[in-house]
Amino acid sequence: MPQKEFRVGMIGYGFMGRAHTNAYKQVGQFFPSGYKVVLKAACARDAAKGKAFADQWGYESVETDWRKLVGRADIDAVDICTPNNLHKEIALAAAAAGKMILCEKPLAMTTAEGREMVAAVEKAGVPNMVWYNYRRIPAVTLAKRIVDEGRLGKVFHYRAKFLQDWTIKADLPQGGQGLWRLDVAAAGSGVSGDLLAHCIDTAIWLNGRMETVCGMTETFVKERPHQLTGKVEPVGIDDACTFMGRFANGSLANFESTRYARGHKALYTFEINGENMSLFWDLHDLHRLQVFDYKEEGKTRGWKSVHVTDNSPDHPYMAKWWVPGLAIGYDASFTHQVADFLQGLETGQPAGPTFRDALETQAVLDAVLDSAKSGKWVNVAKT
Ligand code: SOE
Repeated sequence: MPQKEFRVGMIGYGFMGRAHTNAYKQVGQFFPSGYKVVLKAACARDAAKGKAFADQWGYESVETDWRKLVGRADIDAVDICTPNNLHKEIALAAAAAGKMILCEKPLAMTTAEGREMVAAVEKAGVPNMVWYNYRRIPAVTLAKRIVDEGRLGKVFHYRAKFLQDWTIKADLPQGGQGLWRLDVAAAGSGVSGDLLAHCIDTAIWLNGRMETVCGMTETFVKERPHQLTGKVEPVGIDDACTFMGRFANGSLANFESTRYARGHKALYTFEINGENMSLFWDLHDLHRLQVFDYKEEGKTRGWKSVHVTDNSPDHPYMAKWWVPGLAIGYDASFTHQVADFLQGLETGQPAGPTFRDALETQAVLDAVLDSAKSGKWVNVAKT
């Protein structure tokens, strides 16, 4: 099949730079399409680090100024893998340059910033997507299909958690490479924007709009040395954030995220309870979807653990991988996302979450943080 080039300019080279690049490299092998991904340029402020990244992952060239990368005529799509405080500026410039944009989550630091980004991509008419990758774990996609079939009936509850423990050490620095997530100036928020954002994206996708929320945050370690200034500085991020809320469909929301749950590394779980069925998923057991179907015969009714690895069309994405029963991993969710993005270009049906979809998550996050400050319930702004 004749292929069109999809020439990627990657800005950033950290954990997400690697995760996305791995997906670009895998997608053509497992999900062939009319597009051939070309790793055209990687951008890093530090030339030596940029070169090392480009050499290791196969980018053809290196830039040290993202504006130069965005302005290059040989780049079709800009991938934003920088700390959150640069997302908006880069996205606005990339949209103005007519580039497609794939932006790491969360979309922006605030809803106001997100609105500007949505306006920019929609005005420019450029395809855009935000990397909420967990939607594309096959078991999670399967949950979405089951929900869309109406199998749950009326939904009563949606609860999700994202628990980690890597910032408990009080002398862990904030800021700079690897630790910008602890620096409010770079990240905008703490676990809310970093972890809850995933939970909220999946929740809205599965269960619809959230209308109102009541949140609580805590910063357990109040000061940390800053890697860039060398000084001990106040910590401005939320170390933990929990909230409850109401969805537009009448169901109740219960969410928790923290980096202080000793023993948990990346425990993302969600459960949805409907009148006819409940579904549960756990990132530590990511290829399984737990299903309770009340409509099953009473004698044998019970929770069942579906191993989502069959290569029939029943199990999303799996026909493209190995043979039935063999699991794939976290990295594949990114590969699926690129595959869907490219398919969206071919079919004209854009793959979500687009910037506009992700703005809804941003509005929930803002409402949660406002509520944590005021101690009051807050309505989620309409996007
Ligand atoms: C933080 O530790 C983090 O890497 C997030 O930034 C990711 O989005 C999440 O998927 C895993 O945890």
